[in-house]
Amino acid sequence: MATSNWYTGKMVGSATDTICAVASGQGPAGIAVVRISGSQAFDICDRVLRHSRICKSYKGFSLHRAELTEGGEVVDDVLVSVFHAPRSFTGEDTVEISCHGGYIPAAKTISALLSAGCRTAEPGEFSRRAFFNGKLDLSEAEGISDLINAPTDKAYRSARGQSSGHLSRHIRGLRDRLLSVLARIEATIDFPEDVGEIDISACFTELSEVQVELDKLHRSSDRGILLRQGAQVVLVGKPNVGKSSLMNALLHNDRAIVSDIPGTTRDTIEEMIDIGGVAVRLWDTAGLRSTADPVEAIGVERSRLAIESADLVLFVRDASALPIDEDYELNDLVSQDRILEVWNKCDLGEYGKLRVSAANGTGIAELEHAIKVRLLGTESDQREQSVYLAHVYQKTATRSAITALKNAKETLNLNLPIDLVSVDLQLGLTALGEITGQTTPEDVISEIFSKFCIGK
Ligand SMILES: Nc1nc2c(ncn2[C@@H]2O[C@H](COP(=O)(O)OP(=O)(O)OP(=O)(O)O)[C@@H](O)[C@H]2O)c(=O)[nH]1
Ligand SMILES: [Mg+2]
Repeated sequence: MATSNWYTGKMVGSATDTICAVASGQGPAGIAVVRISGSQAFDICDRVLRHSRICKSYKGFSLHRAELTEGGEVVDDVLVSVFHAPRSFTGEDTVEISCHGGYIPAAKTISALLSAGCRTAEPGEFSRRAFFNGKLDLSEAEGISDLINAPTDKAYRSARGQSSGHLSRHIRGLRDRLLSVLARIEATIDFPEDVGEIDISACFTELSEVQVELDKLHRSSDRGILLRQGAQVVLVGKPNVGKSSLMNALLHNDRAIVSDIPGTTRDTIEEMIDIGGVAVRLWDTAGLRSTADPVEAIGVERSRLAIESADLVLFVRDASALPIDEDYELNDLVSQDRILEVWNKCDLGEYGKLRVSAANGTGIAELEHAIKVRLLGTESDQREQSVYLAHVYQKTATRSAITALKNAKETLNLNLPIDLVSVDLQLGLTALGEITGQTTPEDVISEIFSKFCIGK
């Protein structure tokens, strides 16, 4: 059924097809859930299921036993959940078949459904249908996707807020406030005799208040993006200062080789670790020094590359050695705000501020806390905002809305024609609508949903 899709204009399956996909994970498990959505969902399921009644006659949100058949042969005992449009995730008639888990039962269920008239769902197609049927907005859909992919509990809780509409409601509230100012301005333009003089200062105050909220959101975005995506933290320093030992101490695991021979680590090693709720990809690197050894030189080059892409560089120094100016090329590779200086071997000497001992564990908890603060800000920074932006396009849209509001306020201040303010406000409204999806072009929407997983 390769026709032009009304969502995208691309030659893919039609939006009116009935679609199916495994909605649970792949691999051995107790059960797998296959989701079927579309106007033919009930009829198609009746063709592959042996059960006492037909799907359409079941009440919404009810569960029924059935036998699944393929080519007339019973291949599994299943449970069937029925949802009538519009009271389903997609807003369409939907059936969820719980078959036995594992690859074969789910594949047989899909194969039977395809023979009976279903099409395989594209990635994110269930969510895309839910969006176009008004069941959820873009930020809620993104929240569900983020929740499924959340790398840590903290990221999960943040995504959960977004999936249940916190961000949507916040943005819609701000849009409504802008709309009310716009309505006042338009009324002044269209019906000057009826509405009289506009209260400029009231409009100005309203716009300022909305801008304060948007500034807060914008400030939250780096934190939100980091929580969702995780951060790259790289251990860097001279040979033998204890980078690998520190890696092991942070991982609570003897992952990296440690020795008293300078130049032990030659290749970069990476491991995932949860530090204060952030999924950190922690890198151990070869010590930075000029070397004649060609293998070590490759390692040093890899260290440089890791530093360049790092969110945070842990610059490891030796607390037992007289501090010398060691920041050589580090400052050329990374800005100061991405460097955290750590003084290791504090059991042997007293130099440095953030002092740790990878050997006996002193200061490791404090180091974890310092990493967390550098990545996410302080507790009070985090408390400032309960609603997060977690995507770059949301941050960009918020920035545009802030610029539009600033321009609108300036126009009001300068007493320029009021219809200029109306243009700025429209731009602000469009920008905010890109977060909820109200003003997002269809091709962008499709692009966003295509990154979701199959069955979602
Ligand atoms: N006393 C003491 N010794 C330490 C500490 N941390 C590391 N060491 C010792 O310092 C030596 C070097 O440690 P590594 O972790 O291999 O150092 P590195 O920075 O990874 O060295 P390269 O891989 O060669 O660049 C080893 O003998 C460690 O046992 C510490 O906190 N206290
Ligand atoms: Mg090492």
